[in-house]
Amino acid sequence: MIGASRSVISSVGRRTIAKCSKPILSSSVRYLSTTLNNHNESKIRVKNQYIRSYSSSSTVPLTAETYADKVQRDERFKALDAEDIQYFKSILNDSIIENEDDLLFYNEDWMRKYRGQSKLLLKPKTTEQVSQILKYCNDKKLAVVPQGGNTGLVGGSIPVFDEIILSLSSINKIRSFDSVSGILKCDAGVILETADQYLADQGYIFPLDLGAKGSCHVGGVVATNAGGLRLLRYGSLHGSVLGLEAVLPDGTIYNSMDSLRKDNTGYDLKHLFIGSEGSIGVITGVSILCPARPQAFNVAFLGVSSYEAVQQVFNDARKELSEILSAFEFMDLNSQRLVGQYLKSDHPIESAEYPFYVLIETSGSNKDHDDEKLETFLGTAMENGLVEDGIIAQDETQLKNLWNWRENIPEASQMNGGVYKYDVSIPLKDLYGLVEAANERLEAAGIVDFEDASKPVVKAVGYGHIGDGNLHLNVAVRQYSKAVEKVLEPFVYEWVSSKKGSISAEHGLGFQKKNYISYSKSDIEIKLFKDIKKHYDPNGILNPYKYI
Ligand code: FAD
Ligand code: 2HG
Ligand code: ZN
Repeated sequence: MIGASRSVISSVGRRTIAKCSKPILSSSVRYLSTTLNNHNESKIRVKNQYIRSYSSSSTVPLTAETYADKVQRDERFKALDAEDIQYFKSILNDSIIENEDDLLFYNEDWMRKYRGQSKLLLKPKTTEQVSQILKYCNDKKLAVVPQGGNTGLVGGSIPVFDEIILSLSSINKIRSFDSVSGILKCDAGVILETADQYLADQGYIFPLDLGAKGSCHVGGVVATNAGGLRLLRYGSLHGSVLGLEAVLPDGTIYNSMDSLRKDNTGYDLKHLFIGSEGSIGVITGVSILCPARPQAFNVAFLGVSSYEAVQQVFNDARKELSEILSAFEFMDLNSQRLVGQYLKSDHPIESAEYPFYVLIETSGSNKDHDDEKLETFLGTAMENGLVEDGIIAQDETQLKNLWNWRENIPEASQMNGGVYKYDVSIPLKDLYGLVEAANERLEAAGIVDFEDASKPVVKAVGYGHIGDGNLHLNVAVRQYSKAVEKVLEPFVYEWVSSKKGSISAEHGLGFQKKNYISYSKSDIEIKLFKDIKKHYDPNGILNPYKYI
């Protein structure tokens, strides 16, 4: 798993659910609260190396070949030559990669679904160098792909053809932290987990957490407007990012890093860059408002018998746990079967298999208060028959283990050879209907079987951030194939659009969804997007073939 280190939690002993009048099924709900131990936490080693799960060592086909029917190289872009390389060397010295083998890592995406053909990667160390590079590329019409940790899931972070890769990984310093206001200023290339560890030492937390945190960059998550596991508590990055430093394609440096929390002087330009996926500028610095780190965490993992019950548990949790509820994630049984195979381990809820599972995290400042609230909530949920069985983390190891059964779904979904991912927002009542519809369609096409390896598809599984109305439909396959993709697309986008949902809740448009944006946006919106792109990037050099 990427970025496994969760907060170090110290166990404080076992408690029982005092207010539960109905005996808990299998007596397996163990109630135990955990308390943050700041001393231990500061010693966690940051795992910032890139980990990918490869189910096979086969070469990833070139995007340009797989999608030859959709995309051709734009001949307005100049091909790289020796003079260009000489120029980049003159400003970056050795911070460039030209070797084909070394470039492979940066040319391939995390899912091993897309592969570009870049011949050059640049690793500037300063914003001024980014400015020089972009100015040169704009003048010469050289296309550029900004790249952070390369954990994006829509093929946005890698080239399609021979675009130059501009990596932010060497612009990676914490600039400052104000422990009164909670404002962190850092370079875009700081790894998310590094930023969070730094904040932990000061008693603060980064207002975003996701499974890729050991690899993704702060700039990368801002560029994608990532949502993650705690959006329910901390809201979107549009709320917490206060200012940005970004370099426009012509080399101009836009800087709003000193913005205050309240500032109504004119258009709030930073919002254009949040979620712009490297299409109008390269983010080099981020100023972000960080909340105080909670002192007490609880994680409960529950077995639930229907999707209706999942919604009811969520509704009740929001009311009863209110301000201490920090995550509410749901998973279907098939996603858990895949994780079981991937982890080669038994499910934490051993009594039986349930159609749905829910992970609830609470975090707050008063342990006794949080314990009591969760205790009452779980007791009532069991009494009402909404929750069939469950388990609560008793210590740090169990807490991490329970999160593993949620955070490992992306890796587990692709371990058989590949995965088609659809990250969508759908009104809650209809949300799981998409997984059922996808499986029905795959079955009707006769191409899906969990066990039978002669079928291309293993299963369509569903999970996600139910609190945000965000479903992750992962169609686990034994290999990527156009035939399977045709069964799924545009069907999935049509289905989402018919429910007035969004075809991208958090992963963005990238290459995958460029041609499908009209399922979520009107013609007028699309025209305004194109106007913005043209205004900031008239030569179209930044991240071409994607987004819009
Ligand atoms: P990259 O993948 O390198 O780039 C992503 C996009 O942003 C590309 O278009 C790129 O061109 C652009 N970009 C990157 N850096 C910059 C920059 N400095 N300036 C301008 N443009 C830039 N996403 C969620 O929203 N929620 C989740 O819970 C979540 N969990 C994940 C779990 C796993 C295991 C993985 C692999 C991914 C997950 N993601 C999740 C996907 C998510 O989009 C990324 O992890 C993260 O947002 C991308 O950051 P990155 O630094 O890797 O960016
Ligand atoms: C998550 O919530 C991420 O785990 C990844 O957004 C989802 O891999 C996916 O489809
Ligand atoms: Zn997600």
